[in-house]
Amino acid sequence: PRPTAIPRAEELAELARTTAQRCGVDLAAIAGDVRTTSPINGESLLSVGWVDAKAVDLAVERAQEAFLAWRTVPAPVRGALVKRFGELLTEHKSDLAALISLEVGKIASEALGEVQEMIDICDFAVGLSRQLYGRTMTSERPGHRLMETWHPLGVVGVISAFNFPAAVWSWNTAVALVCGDPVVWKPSEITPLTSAACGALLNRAITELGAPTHLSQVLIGGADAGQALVDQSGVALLSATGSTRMGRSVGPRVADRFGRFLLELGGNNAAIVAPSADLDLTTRGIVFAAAGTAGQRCTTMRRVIAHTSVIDRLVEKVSEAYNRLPIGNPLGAGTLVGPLISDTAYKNMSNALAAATQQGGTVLVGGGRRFEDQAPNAYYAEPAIVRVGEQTDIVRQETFAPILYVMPYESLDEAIAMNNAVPQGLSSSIFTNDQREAERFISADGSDCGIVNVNIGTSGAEIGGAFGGEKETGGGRESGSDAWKSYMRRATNTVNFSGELPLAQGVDFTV
Ligand code: UN1
Repeated sequence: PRPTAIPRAEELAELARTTAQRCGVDLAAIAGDVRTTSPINGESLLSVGWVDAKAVDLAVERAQEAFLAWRTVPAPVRGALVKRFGELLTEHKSDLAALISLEVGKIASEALGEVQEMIDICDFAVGLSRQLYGRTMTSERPGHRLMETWHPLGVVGVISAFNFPAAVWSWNTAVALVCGDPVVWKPSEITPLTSAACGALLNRAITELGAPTHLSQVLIGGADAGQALVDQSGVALLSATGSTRMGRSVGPRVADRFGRFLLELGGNNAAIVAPSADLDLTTRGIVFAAAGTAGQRCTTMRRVIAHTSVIDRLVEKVSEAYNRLPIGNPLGAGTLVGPLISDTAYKNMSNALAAATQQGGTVLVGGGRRFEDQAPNAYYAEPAIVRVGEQTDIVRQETFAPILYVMPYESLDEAIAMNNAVPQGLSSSIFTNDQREAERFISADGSDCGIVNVNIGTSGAEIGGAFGGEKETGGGRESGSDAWKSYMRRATNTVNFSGELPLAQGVDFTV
């Protein structure tokens, strides 16, 4: 299918207004003088107002009041709020997806997928609300019981990036709410409407269930608002998604006030393609992970490390698929690759391709720009494949654009070492039909990443697992598994029901 023409500004603005209103956004209340732009045509969408740092302090204060009430509400009752929120998300799935496409340029299917991911985490959190388990340990003393209890932590501050403008907030929020914590959210400045719509839907659930009013607050603002949230001593946990540069500044500042932080930063995710790999399946896995979302996921596949016996055939198959990729209007049926978020993103991509060439690489496919005549302010890039001999400086960097570096290996040890020889540690994959190779890759001396996959690409994780990575990715874990523990505080309790007072470690202290 041929991607449809790039829509006109009025058409997109009208879609933004109607979908936001259907989600319950009061457009007059968020109006202001900061213009937002749609990457679909590079034209302005609507104008919104930004809060200042003072508003952040007030929001945290109100959230703390909400916390005092919310922390004593039984967790399964807190779960009922998240259940209702999940129902509202289901009802407004296509509205919210449209806003995500409008502000981020995601194709319809991926935007719907992002909302589905929100619904999934709500389901998960509702179940979790009856499973905030503490352990009981055997005490070394007679007539004693040793156990741990998990309590609500306090206000959670969320700073999110443009590329998953709704789902990442929802992972934090659904879990935080059942854990007994209010959330103050500073979304990306690029996605105010999506965040306002998320906030409106959650507020509706809060009102319907009679939960504290300030459990959820959305602060549309700039970098100063984000910094105020980072430095606010009332924020018990700061969960931030973004660049490694951002994390390097946020982490120490929160640590300085002994706050907790959870960082999801850059990735430089690779796939190893072994001699036994099913090349058809591998090609499909690579194309979605590398070109999907126009290369703008933190889990996007950026490197392929292919065995010398398959690299040429693989490159041919992936290149052939790249040449058929429908690039264009993300709202159009059949489009698989939408626009980059901004001119800067396109410049970064072009600069990286130039650097790769200078460092000995060859651009095999892509790198060009489309629809420049129709939409001079929109940046539709052709996903690129670059053949490199080794991991030069540019290959070790994360460029947030669809560039896939392909390089050869001889032995699995060498391939694993290459996988790990980057500063980031988010996601990784191996494509192989050899079980020993697969097991080795997921073992202690295999991939050093937080996500390690077999016969599937690096992106598109389900919410049931813990999400996050090591090294410069920041070390945080969000979403499923036991990631909830970051949102609660643990108390260890020793209960003596013996009538005696034996001391631990056999200490004698008789007066
Ligand atoms: C992100 O890019 O910040 O695994 C999050 C994935 C999605 C989440 C990506 N479930 O690709």
